[in-house]
Amino acid sequence: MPDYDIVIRGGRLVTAAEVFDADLAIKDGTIAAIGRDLGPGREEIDATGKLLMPGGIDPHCHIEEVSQDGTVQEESFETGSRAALAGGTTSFICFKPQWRGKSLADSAPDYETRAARSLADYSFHQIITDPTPEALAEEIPALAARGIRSLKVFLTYDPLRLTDGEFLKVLARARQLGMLVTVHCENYDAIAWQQEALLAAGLTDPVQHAWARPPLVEREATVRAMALAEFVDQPLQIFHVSAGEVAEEIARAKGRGQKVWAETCTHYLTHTIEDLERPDFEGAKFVCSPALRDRGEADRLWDAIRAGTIDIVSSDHCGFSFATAKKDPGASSYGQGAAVVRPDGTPAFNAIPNGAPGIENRMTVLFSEGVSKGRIDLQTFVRLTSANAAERYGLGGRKGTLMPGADADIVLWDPEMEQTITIGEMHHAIDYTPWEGYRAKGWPVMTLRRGEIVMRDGAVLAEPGSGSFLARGPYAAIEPRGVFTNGFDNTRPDIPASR
Ligand code: DUC
Ligand code: ZN
Ligand code: ZN
Repeated sequence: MPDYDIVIRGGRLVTAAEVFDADLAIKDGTIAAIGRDLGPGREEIDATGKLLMPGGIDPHCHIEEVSQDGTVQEESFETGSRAALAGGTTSFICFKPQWRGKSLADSAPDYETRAARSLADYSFHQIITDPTPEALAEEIPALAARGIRSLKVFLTYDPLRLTDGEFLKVLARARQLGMLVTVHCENYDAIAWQQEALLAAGLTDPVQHAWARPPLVEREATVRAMALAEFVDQPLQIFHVSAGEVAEEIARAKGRGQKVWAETCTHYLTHTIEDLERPDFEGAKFVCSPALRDRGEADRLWDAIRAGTIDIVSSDHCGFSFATAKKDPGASSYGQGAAVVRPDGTPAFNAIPNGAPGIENRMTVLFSEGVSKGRIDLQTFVRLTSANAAERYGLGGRKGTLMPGADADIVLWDPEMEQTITIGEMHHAIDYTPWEGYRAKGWPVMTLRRGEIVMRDGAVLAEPGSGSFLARGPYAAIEPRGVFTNGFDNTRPDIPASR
């Protein structure tokens, strides 16, 4: 009678804290033991020469979002999560929509049913576009009670953006309820003003997307978001930092003791504004927001990673196929401003849907660019791809770690294997990958999700619907500091002010 379901022998384990050689045993979906001379498993896996790392957690992905006009994003939970498992990611957090003018319940009411088709474990950030008294008083507390512990607000995009006043209401309510607020920081009016001028001058190419939203529009909104969060004493997660000057402001706020954290995304580390200039409208593949910057900014992001200012790398997976949605002036998702159609029928830069697919390539590209090229060590890779997301989003102890009692979410990684990324091998539904032709060094060869082998040598074995919803929190990492700029608790006036 075997002692364990699976024993993985001879590998090198990597956690956020250490790298060590050990065997690892799995029973009933969790890690049962780590050590030497472990008893037999029903299945024995030889991991000689391989790394064992926590399965990735991608905390920022747009999957199968449903717009108010009924448009559904092409990437389904089935295809997106299959791509995740293929790339070593076992959990992701995606966005539950709220449509402006609608309650949370009446916005994309079938979203959770759709999500139940996932092959990977998943949770939600609730997008708030309309913080009505009912949403604040009843619906958001009900979400927290169900384990959806994070809210997402946009400071740009029609029709998603909040005013500063609306944003403050969300921050204050999140503080009362023990929820994390995540934010997309760009200055809506500055972008709109610049877009109008560019279009009036007849400048409509994909690259003008970046001209309309330079780093300073991101920096301004980031500083504003952090100031409003500081005013309310509410922890804040800044999404997709794309430039050094933004990271500098975040480092300053952290230095003042503010609970503010930051992620960047894989594409800001590898791609630049030059990709937006690719011929034959191919630049549209790289239209995402914030926009791609120059090579120097990517170097500054690596510096910010090494300094700990940026401690998560997400994919911001948000796929729109090149042959269809990216060329459709009527596409309704993630754009800003009225569509202008160019003589060849393609949309002007402001009407190209923003986003690129990346959930499958996130860990591979980060390993290759980061670890294989000597920019970061293995522990940092684990912190960036799973451990910090687990701590930040209320999954600590369960995900993002290798220790007895944790879910057996494990990726076996061959650090020497070289492979060329190409669309024919991708599992996502979108018709391109931004890393087409990229030769990666280091590759995931097996993924286990809660003790089940769900990917082996590139073949995804999990069934649709086998992923689990991850209820989260409450948890200590996002407790407010109890520090107010004026000593007055904006969110709990019943409690005496303290200085
Ligand atoms: N940025 C993107 O590129 N796509 C989706 C939303 C976002 O903020
Ligand atoms: Zn965003
Ligand atoms: Zn996003």
